[in-house]
Amino acid sequence: MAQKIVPGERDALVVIDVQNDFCPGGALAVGEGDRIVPIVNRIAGRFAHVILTQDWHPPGHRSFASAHAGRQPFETVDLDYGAQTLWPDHCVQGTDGAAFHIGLDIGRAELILRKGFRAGIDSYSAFYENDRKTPTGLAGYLRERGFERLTFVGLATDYCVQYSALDARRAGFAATVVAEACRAIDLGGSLAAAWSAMTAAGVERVVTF
Ligand code: VGL
Ligand code: ZN
Repeated sequence: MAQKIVPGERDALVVIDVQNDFCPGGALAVGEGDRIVPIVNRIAGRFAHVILTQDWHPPGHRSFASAHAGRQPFETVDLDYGAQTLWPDHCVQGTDGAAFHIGLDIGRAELILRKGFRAGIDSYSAFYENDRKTPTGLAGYLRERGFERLTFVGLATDYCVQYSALDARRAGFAATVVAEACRAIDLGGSLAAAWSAMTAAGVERVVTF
């Protein structure tokens, strides 16, 4: 049974990558990505502490298909740290595509964590980059601030939300994902696989909040 969360001082809402490039019309558009914006704003109003993440790649990033001769977006390549899905160029530092959706209330956010800024390593997770060992520093930040329970919303369910929620569990936080406040890319069954992996790791799924 999903337990009702009443956010307190040990709770933080983590809003993952609600950026133009993941919304309709963007370079890596997630279906209905923009539909979550009012839902995220409403949920954020109930939390005393809100943090945002921002996918933030330099031009020519290794996760871009355009950086690999003869490769197309959504193919997989082997990089030195393992398999990496290739993406269209997206969330390039300082571009409009990397900006937060105009409707997202960001005024109360206490931290904006940027990730994916190392040219050779992608970072789906807000905690560890895709080599699975380079930390972003977020776990230490959240621990120092005394947070114990993290609630995740944002884009995309099966990539950055999933990886962040799984790493939150590994780092010892309680983790909840709010389904109606996320949307997925869903490549080859990745959405169903994401929910299975999250459930197995003790991430709580709630539909609404
Ligand atoms: C994401 C693919 C590439 C995400 C970011 O935010 O889920 N997915 N970069
Ligand atoms: Zn990215």
